[in-house]
Amino acid sequence: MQAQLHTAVLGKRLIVFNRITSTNDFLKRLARRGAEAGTLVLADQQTAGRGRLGRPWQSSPQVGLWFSFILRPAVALENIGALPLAIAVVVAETLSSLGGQPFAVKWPNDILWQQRKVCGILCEAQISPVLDSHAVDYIVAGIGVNVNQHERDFHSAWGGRAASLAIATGKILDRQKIFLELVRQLDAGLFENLAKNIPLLLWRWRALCPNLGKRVNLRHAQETVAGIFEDIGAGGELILRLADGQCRAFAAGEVSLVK
Ligand code: BT5
Repeated sequence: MQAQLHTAVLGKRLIVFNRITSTNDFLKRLARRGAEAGTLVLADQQTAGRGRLGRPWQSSPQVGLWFSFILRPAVALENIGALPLAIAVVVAETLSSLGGQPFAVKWPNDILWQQRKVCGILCEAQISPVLDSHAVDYIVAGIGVNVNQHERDFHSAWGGRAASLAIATGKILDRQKIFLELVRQLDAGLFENLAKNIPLLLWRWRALCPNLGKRVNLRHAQETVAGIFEDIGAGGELILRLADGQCRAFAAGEVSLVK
């Protein structure tokens, strides 16, 4: 696989597992010990795949792409929140061009096909240990793509809210081919001049987000706030226009469309 990548940075070191707990957890250990940016880990199965806030991520064998990589970007701390959105743009655009189907993004970290989740992204950042530093030491970015699951393969509790590329395209797909193309596009989009590219990636994100300008509920901590999804900020935060006309920015939360 490595010989077919032809990338500048991403995958120069590629580690592949049949089974692992979580590619993010494994790679965080390597990153702590100084592993280089671009180190990439792929697993056929994860036994403890995670989403945000420790939520489980279903990572069955032979049907998906479960992978993580290290970034050590020169990006200001306040803009780090834009990273999951930047990754989502690259992944959604690549899947759309490979699958011939439009894939949309959902704030902050999902890729959807017909409002069903096909891919989730988990970015975990470590701030530099140097005192008073406002720099990022490393980010481990994990990407889970459902490729060849059938409807029956998804947890019933998600009631039609998850889908795979096979469901979207009606075809069983070559996972390796999709992986290689995703890695090439992520390499080209994220490893050179990331700080400079982020504004452009955020513009592309806006074009892929059908919820922009719509009435939404944002659930964050213990509160639910209603408003218009006005925009995203330079750090990827969601900007909500409230009923009184004021805007409020959120760095985390769950968005649902008000029907
Ligand atoms: C995410 O979290 O969507 C981030 C998922 C990141 C997974 C990758 S795989 C490689 C790397 N290693 C890891 O351990 N993780 C990363 P969140 O937005 O919190 O969504 C989690 C929710 O999505 C769960 O609570 C379920 O409702 C749902 N879910 C779980 N597995 C799913 C799947 N395979 N497809 C669609 N939805 C799923």
